Amino acid sequence: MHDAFYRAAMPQIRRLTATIAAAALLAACGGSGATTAPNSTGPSTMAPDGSAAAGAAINVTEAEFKIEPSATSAAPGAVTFHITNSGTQAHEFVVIKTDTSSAQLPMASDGAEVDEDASGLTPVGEVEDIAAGASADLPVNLEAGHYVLICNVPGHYSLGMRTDFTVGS
Ligand SMILES: [Cu+2]
Repeated sequence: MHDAFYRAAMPQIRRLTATIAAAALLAACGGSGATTAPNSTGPSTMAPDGSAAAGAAINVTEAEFKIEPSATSAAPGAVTFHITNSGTQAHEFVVIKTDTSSAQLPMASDGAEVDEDASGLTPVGEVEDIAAGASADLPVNLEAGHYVLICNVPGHYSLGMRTDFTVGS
């Protein structure tokens, strides 16, 4: 008995539905500016010169007392460090952009840690407290330049947990 009503109302309902759908679409697509980062956790790929390709994963092994990346250079852009602690102590992994050699970083006043806030050092990213046997991913976006990769658990830098890393242009 309401067929006549629905027939009469249907165009308005359709329009309303279309308006709601359009609004929902706009809300979903617009405004936030957020973008989804590309999945950069794929297998490590190597360029012919031995540097990691852009967007590559670089495997890093930490142990007492060393840091060994699978590549010592990369192309600018997204890089994911996949860190595995194969040692028997907790370690951390710190990426710092600096022109200073990894062996000559400024120390904090306690003499046991690198002063990550010193002028000339720009911290890029870090993972703290990676337990023995554990692994962690650190996605970063690297511009061209010289970097150092260190463990800044007190004493570990001086014991050798440091290496240089270059991002080419
Ligand atoms: Cu360490």
